[in-house]
Amino acid sequence: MATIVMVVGLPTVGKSCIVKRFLGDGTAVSALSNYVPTKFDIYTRSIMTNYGEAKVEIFDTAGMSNSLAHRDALYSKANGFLLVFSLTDLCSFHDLESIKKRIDITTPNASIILVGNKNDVLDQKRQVRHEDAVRCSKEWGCQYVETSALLDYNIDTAFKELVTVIKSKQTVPAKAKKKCKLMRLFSGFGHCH
Ligand SMILES: Nc1nc2c(ncn2[C@@H]2O[C@H](COP(=O)(O)OP(=O)(O)OP(=O)(O)O)[C@@H](O)[C@H]2O)c(=O)[nH]1
Ligand SMILES: [Mg+2]
Repeated sequence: MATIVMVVGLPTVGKSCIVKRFLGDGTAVSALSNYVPTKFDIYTRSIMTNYGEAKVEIFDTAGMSNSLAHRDALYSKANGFLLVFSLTDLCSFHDLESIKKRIDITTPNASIILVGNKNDVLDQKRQVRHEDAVRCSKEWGCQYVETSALLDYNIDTAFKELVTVIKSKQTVPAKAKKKCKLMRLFSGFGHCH
C-alpha cells in the first residue's frame, strides 16, 4: 500500500517546487519566476528507507484555502505531512500552527516534519530564525529540516526522514511479532496479524 504524504503550507512557500525537485524535475524549479498556484496534484515515487522500499503518493496541495470540510477530508487520508514554510516569510511560519492543530484533530496518528524552504536566500531576507523553528519542532515532537528547492538541498532528506518515521510506526517490532506467534500457537486462536 502506498504511503500518502501531503505537502501543506501557505501559497508561494515553495511546495510545488519541493515536490518537483523530489520527482527529479529540476527544470521546472530553475525557472524561479514561473509561479503558478496549485489546485491539487498527486504524484508517486518509490524511495528506499531503512524499512525497505516505500511507494510514496505525494499530494501537492493548494496554499490558497479550500473549504474546511474539503481540507479535513483531504487531511484524513494522509500518513504524513510536510509542513512547509518559507524562511523569507514569517507569516508562513506562524500559519503552520493552525494547520498543525487541524492535523491533530483530523489525523492524530499521522507523522509530520517541519520544513523551512528557501534557505538559499541571503541572511538579510531571512525572517525566521533557525532556533525558533527548532523550538517549534521540539514542541511538536517532530524533526526540522531546512531545504532549498532552488539548489536541490535536503529535498530527498526531508521526504526520507518523514517516510522513515511513518514506516517505523507501521512496523511491528520483531519481538512483538514473535510473542504474537507464540500466543497463537498456545491459544489456538488467531487474534494477532
Ligand atoms: N529562492 C527560492 N525560491 C523558491 C524556492 N522554492 C520555490 N521558490 C519560488 O517560490 C515561488 C513559489 O513556488 P511554488 O512552489 O509554486 O509555491 P507553492 O507553495 O506551491 O504555492 P501554491 O501552489 O500557490 O500554494 C516560485 O516563484 C518559486 O520559484 C527556493 O528554494 N528558493
Ligand atoms: Mg503549488
